[in-house]
Amino acid sequence: MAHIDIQVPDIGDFDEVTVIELLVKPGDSIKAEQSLITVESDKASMEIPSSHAGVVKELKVQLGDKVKRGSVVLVLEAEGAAAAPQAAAEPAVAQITAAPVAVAVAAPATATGPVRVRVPDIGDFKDVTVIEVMVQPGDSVKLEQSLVTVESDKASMEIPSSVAGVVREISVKVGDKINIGDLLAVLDGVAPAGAAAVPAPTEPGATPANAAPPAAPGTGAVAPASAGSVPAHIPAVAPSAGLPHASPSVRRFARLLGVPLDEVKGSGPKGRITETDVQNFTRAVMGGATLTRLAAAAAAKAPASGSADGAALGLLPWPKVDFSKFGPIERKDMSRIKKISGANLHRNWVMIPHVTNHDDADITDLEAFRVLTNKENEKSGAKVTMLAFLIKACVAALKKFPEFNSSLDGDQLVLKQYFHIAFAADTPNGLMVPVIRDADKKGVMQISQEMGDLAKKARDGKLSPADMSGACFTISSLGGIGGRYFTPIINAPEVAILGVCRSTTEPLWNGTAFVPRLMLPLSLSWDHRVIDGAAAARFNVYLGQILGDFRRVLL
Ligand code: CAO
Repeated sequence: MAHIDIQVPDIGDFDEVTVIELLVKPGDSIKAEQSLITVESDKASMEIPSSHAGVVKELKVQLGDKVKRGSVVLVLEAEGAAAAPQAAAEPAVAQITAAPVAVAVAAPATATGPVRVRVPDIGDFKDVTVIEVMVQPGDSVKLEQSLVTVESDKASMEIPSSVAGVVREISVKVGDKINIGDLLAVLDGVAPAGAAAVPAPTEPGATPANAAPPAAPGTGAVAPASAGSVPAHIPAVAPSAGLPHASPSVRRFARLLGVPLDEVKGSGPKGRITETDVQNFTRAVMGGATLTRLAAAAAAKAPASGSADGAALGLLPWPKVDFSKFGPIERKDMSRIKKISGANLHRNWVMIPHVTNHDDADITDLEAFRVLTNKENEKSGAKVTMLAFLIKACVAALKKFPEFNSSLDGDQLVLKQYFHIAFAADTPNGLMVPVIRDADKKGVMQISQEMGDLAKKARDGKLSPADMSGACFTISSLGGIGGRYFTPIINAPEVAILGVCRSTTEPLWNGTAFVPRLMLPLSLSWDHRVIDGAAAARFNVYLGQILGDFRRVLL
Protein backbone atom coordinates (compact mmCIF):
# COMPACT_ATOMS: atom_id res chain seq x y z
CA MET A 1 0.00 0.00 0.00
CA ALA A 2 1.31 3.41 -0.92
CA HIS A 3 1.42 6.28 1.56
CA ILE A 4 0.56 9.63 0.06
CA ASP A 5 0.35 13.16 1.38
CA ILE A 6 -3.02 14.77 0.91
CA GLN A 7 -2.45 18.46 0.45
CA VAL A 8 -4.59 21.57 0.43
CA PRO A 9 -5.42 22.32 -3.19
CA ASP A 10 -5.60 25.70 -4.84
CA ILE A 11 -8.01 27.67 -2.72
CA GLY A 12 -8.09 30.77 -4.81
CA ASP A 13 -6.85 34.09 -3.60
CA PHE A 14 -6.75 33.22 0.06
CA ASP A 15 -3.25 33.19 1.47
CA GLU A 16 -4.04 31.29 4.58
CA VAL A 17 -7.17 29.79 6.00
CA THR A 18 -7.83 28.40 9.45
CA VAL A 19 -8.65 24.77 10.15
CA ILE A 20 -11.95 24.85 12.05
CA GLU A 21 -12.94 21.22 11.92
CA LEU A 22 -11.28 17.83 11.63
CA LEU A 23 -13.69 15.47 9.94
CA VAL A 24 -11.55 12.32 10.05
CA LYS A 25 -9.04 10.71 12.43
CA PRO A 26 -6.21 8.20 12.13
CA GLY A 27 -7.52 4.74 11.39
CA ASP A 28 -10.59 6.01 9.51
CA SER A 29 -11.32 4.43 6.15
CA ILE A 30 -12.27 7.15 3.76
CA LYS A 31 -13.64 7.30 0.28
CA ALA A 32 -12.37 9.50 -2.53
CA GLU A 33 -14.05 12.92 -2.35
CA GLN A 34 -14.86 12.50 1.31
CA SER A 35 -14.34 15.74 3.24
CA LEU A 36 -11.30 15.71 5.50
CA ILE A 37 -11.20 19.08 7.18
CA THR A 38 -13.16 22.33 7.12
CA VAL A 39 -11.25 25.53 6.68
CA GLU A 40 -12.46 29.05 7.06
CA SER A 41 -11.40 32.51 6.02
CA ASP A 42 -13.25 35.66 6.93
CA LYS A 43 -15.38 35.27 3.79
CA ALA A 44 -15.87 31.56 3.27
CA SER A 45 -15.82 28.20 4.90
CA MET A 46 -15.14 25.12 2.84
CA GLU A 47 -14.42 21.48 3.18
CA ILE A 48 -11.28 19.96 1.75
CA PRO A 49 -11.94 16.52 0.26
CA SER A 50 -9.63 13.64 -0.30
CA SER A 51 -8.60 12.80 -3.84
CA HIS A 52 -8.12 9.15 -2.92
CA ALA A 53 -9.77 6.40 -0.99
CA GLY A 54 -7.75 4.75 1.75
CA VAL A 55 -7.00 4.66 5.45
CA VAL A 56 -5.87 7.74 7.37
CA LYS A 57 -2.43 7.06 8.84
CA GLU A 58 -1.60 10.42 10.35
CA LEU A 59 -3.22 13.83 10.63
CA LYS A 60 -0.80 16.65 9.91
CA VAL A 61 -3.03 19.53 10.98
CA GLN A 62 -4.94 20.42 14.08
CA LEU A 63 -7.71 22.82 14.95
CA GLY A 64 -6.64 26.42 14.65
CA ASP A 65 -3.74 25.72 12.30
CA LYS A 66 -3.33 28.05 9.37
CA VAL A 67 -3.02 26.23 6.08
CA LYS A 68 -2.59 27.24 2.49
CA ARG A 69 -2.19 25.62 -0.89
CA GLY A 70 0.24 22.72 -0.60
CA SER A 71 -0.03 22.31 3.18
CA VAL A 72 -0.18 18.62 4.01
CA VAL A 73 -3.49 17.70 5.61
CA LEU A 74 -2.81 14.06 6.32
CA VAL A 75 -0.95 10.96 5.28
CA LEU A 76 -3.12 8.37 3.63
CA GLU A 77 -2.53 4.72 2.96
CA ALA A 78 -4.11 4.84 -0.45
CA GLU A 79 -6.10 2.01 -1.93
CA GLY A 80 -4.35 0.69 -5.05
CA ALA A 81 -0.66 1.11 -5.72
CA ALA A 82 -1.16 3.20 -8.80
CA ALA A 83 -1.98 6.22 -6.76
CA ALA A 84 1.39 6.55 -5.19
CA PRO A 85 3.70 7.85 -7.88
CA GLN A 86 1.18 10.31 -9.12
CA ALA A 87 0.33 11.56 -5.68
CA ALA A 88 3.94 12.06 -4.76
CA ALA A 89 4.54 14.08 -7.83
CA GLU A 90 1.79 16.63 -7.43
CA PRO A 91 -0.68 17.91 -4.89
CA ALA A 92 -2.90 15.01 -4.06
CA VAL A 93 -6.11 16.96 -3.86
CA ALA A 94 -6.86 17.71 -7.41
CA GLN A 95 -10.36 18.89 -6.94
CA ILE A 96 -11.03 21.99 -5.01
CA THR A 97 -14.04 21.92 -2.81
CA ALA A 98 -14.94 25.51 -3.15
CA ALA A 99 -13.20 28.16 -5.05
CA PRO A 100 -13.39 30.95 -2.54
CA VAL A 101 -14.97 33.93 -4.01
CA ALA A 102 -12.52 36.66 -4.48
CA VAL A 103 -13.35 39.42 -6.82
CA ALA A 104 -10.55 40.54 -8.99
CA VAL A 105 -10.17 44.14 -8.08
CA ALA A 106 -8.42 46.13 -10.69
CA ALA A 107 -7.42 49.73 -10.29
CA PRO A 108 -10.70 51.55 -9.95
CA ALA A 109 -11.90 53.26 -13.06
CA THR A 110 -13.51 56.62 -12.73
CA ALA A 111 -16.77 55.85 -14.45
CA THR A 112 -19.76 56.28 -12.19
CA GLY A 113 -23.35 55.27 -12.76
CA PRO A 114 -25.33 52.07 -12.64
CA VAL A 115 -23.06 49.05 -12.45
CA ARG A 116 -24.20 45.47 -12.61
CA VAL A 117 -22.51 43.20 -10.14
CA ARG A 118 -22.54 39.59 -11.24
CA VAL A 119 -21.57 36.34 -9.59
CA PRO A 120 -17.86 35.85 -10.13
CA ASP A 121 -16.20 32.51 -10.72
CA ILE A 122 -17.22 30.35 -7.77
CA GLY A 123 -15.29 27.30 -8.80
CA ASP A 124 -16.89 24.05 -9.72
CA PHE A 125 -20.20 24.83 -8.15
CA LYS A 126 -23.44 25.10 -9.99
CA ASP A 127 -26.73 26.25 -8.56
CA VAL A 128 -25.48 27.36 -5.17
CA THR A 129 -28.23 28.59 -2.91
CA VAL A 130 -28.46 32.14 -1.61
CA ILE A 131 -28.87 31.77 2.15
CA GLU A 132 -28.46 35.37 3.20
CA VAL A 133 -28.77 38.74 1.49
CA MET A 134 -26.63 41.19 3.41
CA VAL A 135 -27.51 44.51 1.82
CA GLN A 136 -30.62 46.19 0.57
CA PRO A 137 -31.47 49.01 -1.80
CA GLY A 138 -30.21 52.30 -0.45
CA ASP A 139 -27.25 50.78 1.41
CA SER A 140 -23.80 52.18 0.75
CA VAL A 141 -21.36 49.36 0.18
CA LYS A 142 -17.62 49.40 0.16
CA LEU A 143 -15.46 47.67 -2.37
CA GLU A 144 -15.24 43.97 -1.42
CA GLN A 145 -18.07 44.27 1.09
CA SER A 146 -20.06 41.04 1.14
CA LEU A 147 -23.40 41.21 -0.65
CA VAL A 148 -24.80 37.72 -0.22
CA THR A 149 -23.89 34.40 1.35
CA VAL A 150 -24.29 31.27 -0.72
CA GLU A 151 -24.10 27.65 0.28
CA SER A 152 -23.52 24.38 -1.47
CA ASP A 153 -23.38 21.05 0.27
CA LYS A 154 -19.65 21.50 0.82
CA ALA A 155 -19.10 25.19 1.29
CA SER A 156 -20.65 28.42 2.33
CA MET A 157 -19.15 31.63 1.11
CA GLU A 158 -19.80 35.31 0.95
CA ILE A 159 -19.82 37.03 -2.39
CA PRO A 160 -18.32 40.49 -2.19
CA SER A 161 -19.04 43.51 -4.30
CA SER A 162 -16.62 44.37 -7.03
CA VAL A 163 -17.52 48.04 -6.75
CA ALA A 164 -18.12 50.59 -4.08
CA GLY A 165 -21.36 52.48 -4.32
CA VAL A 166 -25.01 52.64 -3.37
CA VAL A 167 -27.23 49.63 -3.96
CA ARG A 168 -30.00 50.43 -6.43
CA GLU A 169 -31.46 47.03 -6.79
CA ILE A 170 -30.93 43.53 -5.45
CA SER A 171 -31.57 40.89 -8.08
CA VAL A 172 -31.55 37.79 -5.88
CA LYS A 173 -33.41 36.66 -2.84
CA VAL A 174 -32.89 34.03 -0.21
CA GLY A 175 -33.47 30.57 -1.66
CA ASP A 176 -32.47 31.52 -5.22
CA LYS A 177 -30.02 29.22 -6.98
CA ILE A 178 -27.24 31.17 -8.63
CA ASN A 179 -24.35 30.53 -10.99
CA ILE A 180 -21.38 32.35 -12.40
CA GLY A 181 -22.45 35.42 -14.35
CA ASP A 182 -25.86 35.78 -12.71
CA LEU A 183 -26.84 39.31 -11.83
CA LEU A 184 -26.57 39.98 -8.10
CA ALA A 185 -27.23 43.66 -7.80
CA VAL A 186 -27.16 47.00 -9.56
CA LEU A 187 -25.09 49.67 -7.82
CA ASP A 188 -24.52 53.31 -8.43
CA GLY A 189 -20.83 53.32 -8.09
CA VAL A 190 -17.36 53.16 -9.45
CA ALA A 191 -16.61 50.15 -11.59
CA PRO A 192 -13.16 48.68 -11.46
CA ALA A 193 -11.91 47.78 -14.87
CA GLY A 194 -12.34 44.16 -15.79
CA ALA A 195 -14.07 43.03 -12.63
CA ALA A 196 -17.27 41.09 -12.53
CA ALA A 197 -19.19 44.31 -12.75
CA VAL A 198 -20.80 45.46 -15.93
CA PRO A 199 -22.20 48.94 -16.41
CA ALA A 200 -25.93 48.62 -16.48
CA PRO A 201 -27.76 49.98 -19.46
CA THR A 202 -29.53 53.18 -18.73
CA GLU A 203 -32.79 52.08 -20.18
CA PRO A 204 -35.85 53.23 -18.33
CA GLY A 205 -36.52 50.74 -15.64
CA ALA A 206 -32.85 50.17 -14.99
CA THR A 207 -33.37 52.50 -12.09
CA PRO A 208 -36.08 51.25 -9.87
CA ALA A 209 -37.98 54.29 -8.77
CA ASN A 210 -39.57 52.30 -6.02
CA ALA A 211 -36.39 51.10 -4.39
CA ALA A 212 -36.95 50.46 -0.73
CA PRO A 213 -35.56 52.95 1.73
CA PRO A 214 -32.51 52.06 3.76
CA ALA A 215 -33.16 49.70 6.61
CA ALA A 216 -33.69 51.02 10.07
CA PRO A 217 -30.50 51.58 12.02
CA GLY A 218 -28.92 48.33 12.95
CA THR A 219 -30.68 46.29 10.32
CA GLY A 220 -28.13 45.53 7.70
CA ALA A 221 -29.89 42.65 6.08
CA VAL A 222 -32.78 42.66 3.72
CA ALA A 223 -33.19 38.93 3.92
CA PRO A 224 -35.86 38.42 6.43
CA ALA A 225 -35.48 35.80 9.05
CA SER A 226 -37.70 34.75 11.78
CA ALA A 227 -37.23 36.71 14.93
CA GLY A 228 -38.12 35.42 18.30
CA SER A 229 -41.08 37.69 18.28
CA VAL A 230 -42.57 36.78 14.99
CA PRO A 231 -45.96 35.77 13.86
CA ALA A 232 -48.84 33.78 14.80
CA HIS A 233 -51.12 32.60 12.12
CA ILE A 234 -49.56 35.35 10.21
CA PRO A 235 -46.04 35.75 9.09
CA ALA A 236 -43.83 38.53 10.04
CA VAL A 237 -40.31 38.84 8.98
CA ALA A 238 -37.73 40.45 11.09
CA PRO A 239 -34.13 41.45 10.68
CA SER A 240 -31.57 38.77 10.22
CA ALA A 241 -28.86 39.41 12.72
CA GLY A 242 -26.65 37.15 10.64
CA LEU A 243 -26.82 33.44 10.12
CA PRO A 244 -25.70 31.11 12.86
CA HIS A 245 -21.96 30.71 12.57
CA ALA A 246 -21.37 27.11 11.51
CA SER A 247 -19.45 25.22 8.88
CA PRO A 248 -21.23 23.50 5.98
CA SER A 249 -20.89 20.05 7.52
CA VAL A 250 -22.31 21.23 10.83
CA ARG A 251 -25.19 22.85 8.97
CA ARG A 252 -25.78 19.62 7.12
CA PHE A 253 -25.59 17.62 10.34
CA ALA A 254 -28.06 19.96 12.01
CA ARG A 255 -30.40 19.70 9.03
CA LEU A 256 -30.26 15.91 9.24
CA LEU A 257 -31.28 15.99 12.88
CA GLY A 258 -33.81 18.74 12.34
CA VAL A 259 -31.96 20.97 14.79
CA PRO A 260 -32.67 24.71 14.39
CA LEU A 261 -29.17 26.16 14.34
CA ASP A 262 -30.33 29.57 15.47
CA GLU A 263 -31.32 28.00 18.79
CA VAL A 264 -27.94 26.37 19.36
CA LYS A 265 -25.31 28.19 21.39
CA GLY A 266 -21.91 27.91 19.75
CA SER A 267 -18.97 26.96 21.94
CA GLY A 268 -16.30 27.35 19.26
CA PRO A 269 -14.12 30.37 18.60
CA LYS A 270 -16.20 33.49 17.92
CA GLY A 271 -19.31 31.57 18.97
CA ARG A 272 -19.00 29.07 16.13
CA ILE A 273 -21.42 26.15 16.42
CA THR A 274 -19.65 22.81 16.44
CA GLU A 275 -20.97 19.33 15.79
CA THR A 276 -20.75 18.68 19.53
CA ASP A 277 -22.97 21.71 20.20
CA VAL A 278 -25.57 20.26 17.85
CA GLN A 279 -25.32 16.85 19.56
CA ASN A 280 -25.62 18.44 22.99
CA PHE A 281 -28.65 20.40 21.88
CA THR A 282 -30.28 17.21 20.62
CA ARG A 283 -29.48 15.40 23.86
CA ALA A 284 -30.93 18.23 25.92
CA VAL A 285 -34.12 18.20 23.91
CA MET A 286 -34.50 14.44 23.81
CA GLY A 287 -33.36 13.85 27.36
CA GLY A 288 -34.61 15.83 30.28
CA ALA A 289 -36.13 18.56 28.21
CA THR A 290 -39.48 20.00 29.08
CA LEU A 291 -42.44 19.58 26.79
CA THR A 292 -42.06 23.21 25.88
CA ARG A 293 -38.53 22.65 24.68
CA LEU A 294 -39.58 19.58 22.77
CA ALA A 295 -42.45 21.43 21.26
CA ALA A 296 -40.20 24.26 20.22
CA ALA A 297 -37.73 21.88 18.62
CA ALA A 298 -40.46 19.97 16.87
CA ALA A 299 -42.12 23.15 15.75
CA ALA A 300 -38.86 24.37 14.34
CA LYS A 301 -38.31 21.15 12.48
CA ALA A 302 -40.42 21.34 9.39
CA PRO A 303 -43.83 22.42 10.42
CA ALA A 304 -44.69 24.50 7.41
CA SER A 305 -44.37 21.52 5.14
CA GLY A 306 -46.60 19.44 7.32
CA SER A 307 -43.79 16.95 7.69
CA ALA A 308 -42.81 17.68 11.27
CA ASP A 309 -41.94 14.47 13.00
CA GLY A 310 -44.61 13.88 15.59
CA ALA A 311 -42.29 11.32 17.19
CA ALA A 312 -40.39 14.19 18.82
CA LEU A 313 -43.55 14.87 20.81
CA GLY A 314 -44.26 11.22 21.42
CA LEU A 315 -46.88 11.27 18.67
CA LEU A 316 -47.36 9.07 15.67
CA PRO A 317 -45.11 10.01 12.76
CA TRP A 318 -46.63 12.15 10.04
CA PRO A 319 -48.41 9.91 7.49
CA LYS A 320 -46.41 9.29 4.35
CA VAL A 321 -48.72 8.93 1.40
CA ASP A 322 -47.95 8.45 -2.26
CA PHE A 323 -50.68 10.79 -3.46
CA SER A 324 -49.95 10.03 -7.11
CA LYS A 325 -51.43 6.57 -6.52
CA PHE A 326 -54.82 8.22 -6.24
CA GLY A 327 -54.65 10.70 -9.10
CA PRO A 328 -52.47 13.30 -10.82
CA ILE A 329 -50.61 15.69 -8.52
CA GLU A 330 -48.27 18.67 -8.79
CA ARG A 331 -45.56 19.54 -6.25
CA LYS A 332 -44.75 23.14 -5.40
CA ASP A 333 -42.16 24.59 -3.03
CA MET A 334 -43.60 26.56 -0.14
CA SER A 335 -42.72 30.25 -0.34
CA ARG A 336 -40.11 31.49 2.09
CA ILE A 337 -42.67 33.61 3.88
CA LYS A 338 -44.97 30.61 4.28
CA LYS A 339 -42.10 28.54 5.65
CA ILE A 340 -41.16 31.21 8.16
CA SER A 341 -44.72 31.84 9.20
CA GLY A 342 -45.46 28.13 9.36
CA ALA A 343 -42.64 27.51 11.82
CA ASN A 344 -43.74 30.41 13.98
CA LEU A 345 -47.39 29.43 13.80
CA HIS A 346 -46.56 25.94 14.85
CA ARG A 347 -44.49 27.08 17.79
CA ASN A 348 -47.14 29.55 18.93
CA TRP A 349 -49.95 27.04 18.52
CA VAL A 350 -48.09 24.36 20.48
CA MET A 351 -46.62 26.55 23.18
CA ILE A 352 -49.41 29.00 23.97
CA PRO A 353 -52.56 27.75 25.67
CA HIS A 354 -55.04 29.56 23.44
CA VAL A 355 -58.65 30.31 24.21
CA THR A 356 -60.87 32.28 21.82
CA ASN A 357 -63.89 34.34 22.88
CA HIS A 358 -66.41 35.32 20.23
CA ASP A 359 -68.62 38.36 20.51
CA ASP A 360 -70.46 40.89 18.35
CA ALA A 361 -70.21 44.66 18.38
CA ASP A 362 -73.00 46.94 17.21
CA ILE A 363 -71.26 49.24 14.73
CA THR A 364 -74.39 50.72 13.14
CA ASP A 365 -73.64 54.28 14.22
CA LEU A 366 -69.90 53.96 13.72
CA GLU A 367 -70.33 52.70 10.15
CA ALA A 368 -72.75 55.57 9.43
CA PHE A 369 -70.16 58.01 10.78
CA ARG A 370 -67.41 56.35 8.74
CA VAL A 371 -69.45 56.52 5.53
CA LEU A 372 -70.27 60.19 6.24
CA THR A 373 -66.63 61.04 6.93
CA ASN A 374 -65.55 59.38 3.70
CA LYS A 375 -68.21 61.28 1.78
CA GLU A 376 -67.04 64.57 3.26
CA ASN A 377 -63.45 63.75 2.37
CA GLU A 378 -64.28 62.45 -1.09
CA LYS A 379 -62.47 65.31 -2.82
CA SER A 380 -59.24 64.88 -0.88
CA GLY A 381 -59.34 61.13 -1.45
CA ALA A 382 -58.65 60.47 2.24
CA LYS A 383 -60.53 57.34 3.21
CA VAL A 384 -61.06 56.03 6.70
CA THR A 385 -61.47 52.30 7.17
CA MET A 386 -63.24 50.29 9.85
CA LEU A 387 -59.91 48.72 10.73
CA ALA A 388 -58.50 52.14 11.69
CA PHE A 389 -61.38 52.60 14.15
CA LEU A 390 -60.74 49.10 15.46
CA ILE A 391 -57.09 49.93 16.08
CA LYS A 392 -58.09 53.00 18.05
CA ALA A 393 -60.72 51.05 19.98
CA CYS A 394 -58.21 48.32 20.80
CA VAL A 395 -55.79 50.91 22.17
CA ALA A 396 -58.51 52.07 24.56
CA ALA A 397 -59.19 48.46 25.61
CA LEU A 398 -55.48 47.76 26.07
CA LYS A 399 -55.23 50.83 28.31
CA LYS A 400 -58.13 49.60 30.40
CA PHE A 401 -56.85 45.99 30.56
CA PRO A 402 -53.05 46.33 30.67
CA GLU A 403 -52.34 42.58 30.90
CA PHE A 404 -53.47 42.35 27.27
CA ASN A 405 -50.59 44.70 26.43
CA SER A 406 -47.90 42.49 27.93
CA SER A 407 -45.45 39.71 27.18
CA LEU A 408 -44.28 36.80 29.26
CA ASP A 409 -40.59 36.78 30.10
CA GLY A 410 -39.85 33.74 32.25
CA ASP A 411 -41.78 34.22 35.47
CA GLN A 412 -42.27 37.91 34.83
CA LEU A 413 -44.89 39.81 32.94
CA VAL A 414 -43.55 42.70 30.88
CA LEU A 415 -46.23 45.39 30.82
CA LYS A 416 -45.77 47.78 27.94
CA GLN A 417 -46.48 51.45 28.22
CA TYR A 418 -46.53 51.97 24.48
CA PHE A 419 -49.21 50.96 22.01
CA HIS A 420 -47.89 49.56 18.74
CA ILE A 421 -50.65 47.69 16.93
CA ALA A 422 -49.95 45.17 14.17
CA PHE A 423 -52.42 44.22 11.45
CA ALA A 424 -52.39 41.27 9.11
CA ALA A 425 -52.10 42.19 5.45
CA ASP A 426 -52.80 39.71 2.71
CA THR A 427 -50.10 39.88 -0.01
CA PRO A 428 -49.29 37.78 -3.08
CA ASN A 429 -46.32 36.30 -1.17
CA GLY A 430 -48.31 35.45 1.92
CA LEU A 431 -49.40 37.27 5.01
CA MET A 432 -47.30 40.08 6.40
CA VAL A 433 -47.82 41.87 9.68
CA PRO A 434 -46.88 45.57 9.59
CA VAL A 435 -47.09 47.65 12.73
CA ILE A 436 -48.70 51.03 13.40
CA ARG A 437 -46.46 52.62 16.00
CA ASP A 438 -47.80 54.73 18.86
CA ALA A 439 -51.39 54.28 17.76
CA ASP A 440 -52.48 55.97 21.00
CA LYS A 441 -50.94 59.23 19.82
CA LYS A 442 -52.52 59.17 16.36
CA GLY A 443 -55.93 60.05 15.04
CA VAL A 444 -58.08 57.61 13.07
CA MET A 445 -57.39 59.46 9.81
CA GLN A 446 -53.62 59.22 10.32
CA ILE A 447 -53.88 55.56 11.28
CA SER A 448 -55.92 54.92 8.15
CA GLN A 449 -53.37 56.68 5.99
CA GLU A 450 -50.44 54.78 7.55
CA MET A 451 -52.29 51.50 7.23
CA GLY A 452 -52.85 52.14 3.54
CA ASP A 453 -49.17 52.95 3.05
CA LEU A 454 -48.00 49.91 5.00
CA ALA A 455 -50.46 47.58 3.24
CA LYS A 456 -49.15 48.83 -0.13
CA LYS A 457 -45.55 48.34 1.00
CA ALA A 458 -46.49 44.84 2.11
CA ARG A 459 -48.05 44.00 -1.27
CA ASP A 460 -45.00 45.42 -3.08
CA GLY A 461 -42.67 43.34 -0.89
CA LYS A 462 -41.07 46.53 0.41
CA LEU A 463 -41.71 46.27 4.14
CA SER A 464 -38.55 46.72 6.14
CA PRO A 465 -37.92 44.66 9.29
CA ALA A 466 -38.50 47.83 11.30
CA ASP A 467 -42.01 48.09 9.80
CA MET A 468 -42.80 44.69 11.27
CA SER A 469 -41.29 44.71 14.72
CA GLY A 470 -42.30 45.83 18.18
CA ALA A 471 -46.01 45.08 18.09
CA CYS A 472 -48.01 44.84 21.34
CA PHE A 473 -51.22 43.39 19.93
CA THR A 474 -52.37 42.22 16.51
CA ILE A 475 -55.63 42.60 14.60
CA SER A 476 -56.46 40.21 11.80
CA SER A 477 -59.36 41.48 9.73
CA LEU A 478 -61.15 39.32 7.21
CA GLY A 479 -63.97 41.85 7.06
CA GLY A 480 -63.26 42.76 3.46
CA ILE A 481 -63.60 39.12 2.47
CA GLY A 482 -66.32 37.53 4.57
CA GLY A 483 -66.86 34.87 7.16
CA ARG A 484 -68.30 34.92 10.62
CA TYR A 485 -65.78 33.93 13.30
CA PHE A 486 -62.37 32.29 13.38
CA THR A 487 -59.72 31.41 15.94
CA PRO A 488 -56.62 33.51 15.27
CA ILE A 489 -53.28 32.26 16.58
CA ILE A 490 -51.47 34.61 18.92
CA ASN A 491 -48.48 36.41 17.52
CA ALA A 492 -45.88 35.54 20.19
CA PRO A 493 -44.62 37.13 22.34
CA GLU A 494 -47.87 39.06 22.34
CA VAL A 495 -50.58 37.60 24.56
CA ALA A 496 -53.73 38.30 22.56
CA ILE A 497 -54.96 38.83 19.03
CA LEU A 498 -58.26 40.10 17.70
CA GLY A 499 -59.87 38.50 14.65
CA VAL A 500 -62.60 40.44 12.88
CA CYS A 501 -65.00 39.18 10.22
CA ARG A 502 -67.60 40.75 7.98
CA SER A 503 -70.32 42.84 9.58
CA THR A 504 -73.93 41.98 8.76
CA THR A 505 -77.25 43.61 9.48
CA GLU A 506 -79.17 41.55 12.01
CA PRO A 507 -82.38 41.87 13.97
CA LEU A 508 -81.53 42.94 17.51
CA TRP A 509 -84.05 42.96 20.34
CA ASN A 510 -84.06 46.41 21.96
CA GLY A 511 -86.42 45.50 24.75
CA THR A 512 -89.59 46.25 22.86
CA ALA A 513 -88.92 45.31 19.26
CA PHE A 514 -86.44 43.80 16.87
CA VAL A 515 -84.45 46.49 15.13
CA PRO A 516 -81.94 46.11 12.29
CA ARG A 517 -78.39 46.68 13.55
CA LEU A 518 -75.02 46.28 11.84
CA MET A 519 -73.12 43.71 13.87
CA LEU A 520 -69.37 43.14 13.69
CA PRO A 521 -68.18 39.65 14.69
CA LEU A 522 -65.13 39.70 16.98
CA SER A 523 -62.90 36.75 17.87
CA LEU A 524 -60.38 37.40 20.61
CA SER A 525 -57.70 34.74 21.19
CA TRP A 526 -55.75 35.08 24.42
CA ASP A 527 -52.96 33.35 26.29
CA HIS A 528 -54.47 31.57 29.28
CA ARG A 529 -51.17 31.75 31.17
CA VAL A 530 -51.54 35.51 31.35
CA ILE A 531 -55.23 36.24 30.93
CA ASP A 532 -58.28 34.52 32.34
CA GLY A 533 -61.69 34.05 30.79
CA ALA A 534 -63.42 36.75 32.80
CA ALA A 535 -60.85 39.36 31.74
CA ALA A 536 -61.21 38.29 28.12
CA ALA A 537 -65.00 38.59 28.27
CA ARG A 538 -64.65 42.05 29.84
CA PHE A 539 -62.17 43.08 27.15
CA ASN A 540 -64.60 42.09 24.40
CA VAL A 541 -67.56 43.74 26.11
CA TYR A 542 -65.60 46.96 26.56
CA LEU A 543 -64.41 46.85 22.95
CA GLY A 544 -68.02 46.39 21.86
CA GLN A 545 -69.10 49.36 23.97
CA ILE A 546 -66.48 51.59 22.38
CA LEU A 547 -67.33 50.47 18.88
CA GLY A 548 -71.00 51.02 19.75
CA ASP A 549 -70.34 54.55 20.93
CA PHE A 550 -66.90 55.90 20.11
CA ARG A 551 -67.34 58.84 22.49
CA ARG A 552 -66.38 56.39 25.24
CA VAL A 553 -62.76 56.62 24.02
CA LEU A 554 -62.71 60.08 25.55
CA LEU A 555 -63.78 58.92 29.00
N1 CAO B 1 -67.33 44.22 7.56
C1 CAO B 1 -67.85 44.59 6.38
N2 CAO B 1 -67.13 45.17 5.41
C2 CAO B 1 -65.83 45.39 5.64
C3 CAO B 1 -65.23 45.04 6.85
C4 CAO B 1 -66.03 44.44 7.83
N3 CAO B 1 -65.54 44.05 9.01
N4 CAO B 1 -63.91 45.38 6.79
C5 CAO B 1 -63.71 45.92 5.60
N5 CAO B 1 -64.85 45.92 4.89
C6 CAO B 1 -65.06 46.44 3.57
C7 CAO B 1 -64.40 47.78 3.44
O1 CAO B 1 -65.25 48.81 3.89
C8 CAO B 1 -64.12 47.84 1.99
O2 CAO B 1 -65.30 48.23 1.31
P1 CAO B 1 -65.32 49.55 0.40
O3 CAO B 1 -64.26 49.30 -0.64
O4 CAO B 1 -66.70 49.56 -0.10
O5 CAO B 1 -64.98 50.66 1.32
C9 CAO B 1 -63.85 46.41 1.60
O6 CAO B 1 -64.40 45.62 2.64
C10 CAO B 1 -62.40 46.06 1.45
O7 CAO B 1 -61.70 46.44 2.60
P2 CAO B 1 -60.18 46.06 2.77
O8 CAO B 1 -60.07 44.72 3.34
O9 CAO B 1 -59.45 46.31 1.52
O10 CAO B 1 -59.68 47.17 3.77
P3 CAO B 1 -59.46 47.04 5.28
O11 CAO B 1 -59.02 48.36 5.77
O12 CAO B 1 -60.61 46.45 5.96
O13 CAO B 1 -58.23 46.00 5.41
C11 CAO B 1 -56.12 45.03 5.04
C12 CAO B 1 -56.94 46.30 4.98
C13 CAO B 1 -54.70 45.31 4.63
C14 CAO B 1 -56.13 44.50 6.46
C15 CAO B 1 -56.78 44.00 4.12
O14 CAO B 1 -56.66 44.42 2.80
C16 CAO B 1 -56.23 42.61 4.25
O15 CAO B 1 -55.15 42.28 3.76
N6 CAO B 1 -57.00 41.72 4.92
C17 CAO B 1 -56.66 40.31 5.05
C18 CAO B 1 -56.05 40.03 6.39
C19 CAO B 1 -55.95 38.55 6.58
O16 CAO B 1 -55.80 37.81 5.63
N7 CAO B 1 -56.07 38.11 7.83
C20 CAO B 1 -56.14 36.72 8.12
C21 CAO B 1 -54.90 36.29 8.79
S1 CAO B 1 -55.08 34.68 9.37
O17 CAO B 1 -54.38 33.77 8.30
